Amino acid sequence: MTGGEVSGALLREFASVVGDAHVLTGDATAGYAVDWTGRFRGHAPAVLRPADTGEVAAVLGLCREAGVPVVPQGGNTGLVGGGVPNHGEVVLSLARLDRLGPVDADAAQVTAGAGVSLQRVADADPALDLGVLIASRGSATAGGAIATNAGGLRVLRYGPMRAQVRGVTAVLADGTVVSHLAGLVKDNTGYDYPGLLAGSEGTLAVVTAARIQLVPRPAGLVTVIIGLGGPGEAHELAREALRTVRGLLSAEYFTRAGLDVLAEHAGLVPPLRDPVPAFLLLEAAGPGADDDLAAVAGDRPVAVGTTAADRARLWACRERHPEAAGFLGVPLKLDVSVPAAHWARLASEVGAVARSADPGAQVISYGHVADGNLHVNVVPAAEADGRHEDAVFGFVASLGGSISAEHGIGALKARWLPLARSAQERALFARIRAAFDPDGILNPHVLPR
Ligand code: 2HG
Ligand code: ZN
Repeated sequence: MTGGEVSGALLREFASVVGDAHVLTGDATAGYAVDWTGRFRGHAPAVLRPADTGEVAAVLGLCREAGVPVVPQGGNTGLVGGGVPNHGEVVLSLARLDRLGPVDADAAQVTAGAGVSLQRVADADPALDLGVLIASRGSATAGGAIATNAGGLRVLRYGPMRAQVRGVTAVLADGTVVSHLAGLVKDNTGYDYPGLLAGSEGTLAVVTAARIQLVPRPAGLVTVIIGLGGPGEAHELAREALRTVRGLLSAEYFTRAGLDVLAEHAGLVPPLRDPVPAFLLLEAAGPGADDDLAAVAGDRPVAVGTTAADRARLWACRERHPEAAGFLGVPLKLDVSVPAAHWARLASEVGAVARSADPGAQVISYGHVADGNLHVNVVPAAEADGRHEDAVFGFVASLGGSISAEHGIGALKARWLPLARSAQERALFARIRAAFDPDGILNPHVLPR
């Protein structure tokens, strides 16, 4: 299904549902049509901003009747072009579904509208926290984080977004509303469609609200950055930390290359004086965290933060890495994972692999070492015609890895899905999709149909 223009009559019907002020056209759509990196720039004949589940259902019903394709959009912080109208789709912005319910103290759960930011969910109760922590938490939304199954900085402890979801309200492509929000921890009454919607990238249904499990807020946080010789040492130390640091929350890798860019362009102060090539950030909570982390660091150079200000300063060195490549050009965000035993090889060799396809390419790698996940940010010198993905994803596939650890397939990786999923699996994806959205109006250019 292709997008393009929508008739004046349809625009008026949209307006009768959401109100004139919430049907955007022309210049007003610009910010919704481009992704955060600037690599994916589309065109939306209209942006619709419904206020609640009923309005989402009504506009989806209209789109389906008219055969108009739709891209659902949350905070527009995605990195694979899955939430922008690359093919002239109508954008369905969930930003106005921003109602956050009261925290259910008995269950440590909260029901959030799709447009509530992850930061607001995390702040819902001072004694509780959201298990998913990502740098874009101020703009990224609950609905978008579910649709992409966001991962982030605490997956080793709490799992990705799917693991936090206890139920959803969602609208199918024909306007049918399905809802399961009781928040039961045990509930084996058939298919776990909330789990299926997590990571479905807006292709199966539009999540409008979610019941989210919160976690006890970690206390006594200690953050360290350890200077290292390279990825092999990062892998070894992260493995040791997973075994010996009882309150471990994060194990994050980055390199001097990324830090130097951030020091030059963002004024970041390097955490260590020693000219080490690689860094491991570890964070742990609770009694004994400082001693456990010191034992892992051994006699290596280390910076320690225990106050909020010091920890924030150390975290900035890692959390600002997604911006680093953007200072050098328009980056390709290649988010990959491999089996744990191959992570050090991936991190050591991926720069050379990318440069074998484009000798002038600049590569900044960092990521969640304990999850086998590496973010390979490539700023191409040659044309970005797929050669970088061919090289990097081919290497990752040869190591038995995945071409998307946590960002999804989106537009960026659609061509390479066969490297990660068999023909039988892709056919199953298409059948699941047809069951949810037989007319194929939801994000039609993302994932197989
Ligand atoms: C992170 O871990 C995010 O910082 C973004 O997943 C990674 O920008 C990226 O490539
Ligand atoms: Zn990440």
